Amino acid sequence: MKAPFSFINVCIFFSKRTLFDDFEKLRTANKADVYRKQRLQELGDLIQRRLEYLQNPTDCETAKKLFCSLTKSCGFACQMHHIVHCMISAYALGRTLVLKSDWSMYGAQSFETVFEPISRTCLVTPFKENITDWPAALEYMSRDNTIYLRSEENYSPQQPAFLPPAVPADMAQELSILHGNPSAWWIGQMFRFIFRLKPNLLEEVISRGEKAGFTNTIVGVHIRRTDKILTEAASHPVEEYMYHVKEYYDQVERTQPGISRRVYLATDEPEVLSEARKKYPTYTFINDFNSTRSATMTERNSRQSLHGVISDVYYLARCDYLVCTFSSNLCRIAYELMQTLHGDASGNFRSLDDNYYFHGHNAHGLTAVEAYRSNREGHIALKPGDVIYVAGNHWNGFSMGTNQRTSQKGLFPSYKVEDTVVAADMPIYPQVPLKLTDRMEFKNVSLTRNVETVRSSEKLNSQRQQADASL
Ligand SMILES: Nc1nc2c(ncn2[C@@H]2O[C@H](COP(=O)(O)OP(=O)(O)O)[C@@H](O)[C@H]2O)c(=O)[nH]1
Ligand SMILES: [Mg+2]
Repeated sequence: MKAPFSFINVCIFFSKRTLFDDFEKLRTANKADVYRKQRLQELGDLIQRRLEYLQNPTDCETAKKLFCSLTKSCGFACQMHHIVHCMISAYALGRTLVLKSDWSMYGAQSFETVFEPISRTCLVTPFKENITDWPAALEYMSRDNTIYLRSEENYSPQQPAFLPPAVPADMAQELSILHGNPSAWWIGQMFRFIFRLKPNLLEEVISRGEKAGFTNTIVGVHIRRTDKILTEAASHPVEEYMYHVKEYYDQVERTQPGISRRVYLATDEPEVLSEARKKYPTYTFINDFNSTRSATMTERNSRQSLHGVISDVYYLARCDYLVCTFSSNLCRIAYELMQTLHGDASGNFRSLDDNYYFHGHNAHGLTAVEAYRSNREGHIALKPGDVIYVAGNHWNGFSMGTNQRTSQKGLFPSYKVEDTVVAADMPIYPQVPLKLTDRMEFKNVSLTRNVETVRSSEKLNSQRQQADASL
């Protein structure tokens, strides 16, 4: 006799919860999570010291420099990603980043009014040298003293191999073991350096959090509406976000019965807050309403709005779990910064739309780790080792993509493919002390993830062409 459908569903539901409990036990067995967090902290600190060294040459005039300016007309989080693009390029080329950073938005504030300057010795004001545009620099190892990266769309003649998802080769292997998303961790480290608030603003942000009542354990929800919905992304109802918040707390409740269900709600649509409070009375919504109000289209172009969005990003990154849309730059910054604060927090999110990505990244295929055969219409077969170019995640267990071996495009179970960690040669800054404690070496540990080293941009270019052709 067939078991009733609802009975099967109940069995699956409880098996899933038990399985998640077991994963948590495995993750924390022998304090492995503590070790991983500590080691990631050490590697992150090393990157910060290297950036500090790179950004503060003793003689700015003779130092090799990369010049960037914030001329893009887009929001704060989009601009911040552009700065990260510049910072990664600067690190990979061994050039000091010089930033001209007057925002046309946000009441014409500049980067330095809210963040610590990215250099103390190489300032933009006394900067008079002739600058070679990146495209004219012919190749990015140019001997010119200063090159100008106008925008990431301007990489020329080829997009360099060091761009995301690549991470520095000297730490790629270790990162592949320590972290679920090395690329997001590495981008997060760039943000950690850039996102250093001026003391006055830090004080203000801390007081905003105290007033709102921010405290962990808490789930960060970012509901992006207004201008985004018209052109770039779909609107998702509050219920869709809250479904995943409930899932998170139901799981946590198994080990922490009676836990307060707190949500840090960031949004640019003021009505969302009252709607959420009305529909979910058993949840405590923590929100900085001044920030929400100043994010509306009529108020957005103001200093208050800039402070508000910085404060929201600061707190979203400090949440234990994020529910948001990765189509938003703001949600992605929060996720990237989160990786520098919580050890491996690569799985602590739920995006309602896109997979995680970095704008302007190099295409890279995912690797199939298990075979998949299916007669279902619209599904494709996988063999272990196949390279798949993923077009999107349907968030129902299946992703859409093209199998490079068969050129077939269709659906396959998302868990059957794995991100390949991409390692790119970058300077190792021998002048900067490692200061890492003598810990377990991973040399003898057999890796479970693929690490692919990219050296030449030709290889990436051919991959990009394949990806473009297949999607
Ligand atoms: N304070 C605050 N501002 C927001 C929020 N969502 C959007 N904004 C504003 O809208 C802008 C959207 O900027 P952008 O960087 O282009 O990100 P994206 O359009 O979401 O990818 C932000 O920089 C803020 O000024 C939010 O939750 N809180
Ligand atoms: Mg935008």
